[in-house]
Amino acid sequence: MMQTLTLEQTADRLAGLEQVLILFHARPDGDAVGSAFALRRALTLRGCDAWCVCPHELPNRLRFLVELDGEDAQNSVLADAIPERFTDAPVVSVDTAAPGQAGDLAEQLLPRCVLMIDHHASGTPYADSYIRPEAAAAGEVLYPILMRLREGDGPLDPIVAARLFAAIASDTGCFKFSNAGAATHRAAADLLDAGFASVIEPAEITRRLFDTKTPGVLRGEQTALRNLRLFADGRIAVTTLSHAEREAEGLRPEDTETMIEAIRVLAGCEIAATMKQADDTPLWRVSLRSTGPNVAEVAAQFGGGGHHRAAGCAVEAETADAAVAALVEKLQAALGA
Ligand SMILES: [Mn+2]
Repeated sequence: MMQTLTLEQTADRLAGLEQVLILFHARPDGDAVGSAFALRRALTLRGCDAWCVCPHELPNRLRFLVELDGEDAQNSVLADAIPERFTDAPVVSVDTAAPGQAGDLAEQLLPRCVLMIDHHASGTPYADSYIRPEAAAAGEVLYPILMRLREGDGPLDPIVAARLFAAIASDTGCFKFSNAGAATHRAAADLLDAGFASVIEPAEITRRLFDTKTPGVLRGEQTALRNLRLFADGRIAVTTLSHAEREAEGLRPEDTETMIEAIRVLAGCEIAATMKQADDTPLWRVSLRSTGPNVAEVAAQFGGGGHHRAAGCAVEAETADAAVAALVEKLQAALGA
C-alpha cells in the first residue's frame, strides 16, 4: 500500500538513507536537473552516497548546473554510467509524475523506489510520495525538505541553493508563468537570501536558462519569421518549414522547437501555428498556441488533440500553401472571423 507522506516523514526518510539513486524524468528540463542535483548535493554533504540517473542524457545547456560541483561533477546520468556499487541501492524520484516518465528505467528502478517527490497534480504515484500540486516546481517542494536536512541552523549550502533557484526559475518560465505565486517568489527570495552569488550569480543562471540560444535555434527562428503569414487582421499567425528548407538550412529538430515562440509574441495575435513538413512526405506537423480560442477543438478536426491553449495535429497537403489554406480555414472558423 502506497503512502502519502508529510514533510517531516519525507525529510526523515531521506535522512535515513546511506545510499540512493536519484531518478528524474526523460527529456530532462531545468527543474528536473536542478532538483535532482540539489538533492544529490544535500545528501552527499550528510555522508550519503548519491547518484543521479535519467533515461536521457542532459542537454548541454543544463550541464552548468552539474558542473557547479567542480571536479566532482557527474559526467553522465545514463543507466550504463551508474557505478556498480548502486546495483541494489534504493531509488528516490524527483519531478517524475508517472512511470512512463521514467522511460526505459521504469522496469529496473521503480520497484526500488522508496520515495517520490513531485509537484504534478495529475500524476500516477508509483511509490510512497510527497506531492505538492500547489508548488510551481519540484525545486519549490524540495526547498523546505532540504532546509530540514542541512547541518545545524545555518544557511543552505550555496550550490544546493543555486540549483533549487534554477529549478524554480525553469518551471516558472523565469517567474513569468501563472504558477509563480507568492509562495514561489518567497521560496526564490529565501534562496537568494541564502547567498549563492559566490558560486554563480542568479542573473547568470537566468541568462543561461532563458537568454541563450544556439546558432541553429536562431536560424530556425529566422526561418519562422521569414515564412510568417498573417490572417484575420493579424489575429492568426502561421509559419511553415518545408523539408527542402530544413535540408538547405541544416536545421535539426532541436533547432526548430522555438519557432512557435518566435511568432506567438506578435501583438494582436490570438492563435499562432507552425507547420513543419515531416521529411519528404505530404504531411505537415502542426503546433498551435492560443491566447483564448480553443485550439484543441481545431486540432481534433485534423485527428489531433491537446489543451485549450496548446494543441497539435497533422495536416495532409502537397504544398505549404495548400497546408496553410486547409488549417487557416478551420482557425478562422474558431475565431468566428
Ligand atoms: Mn517540474
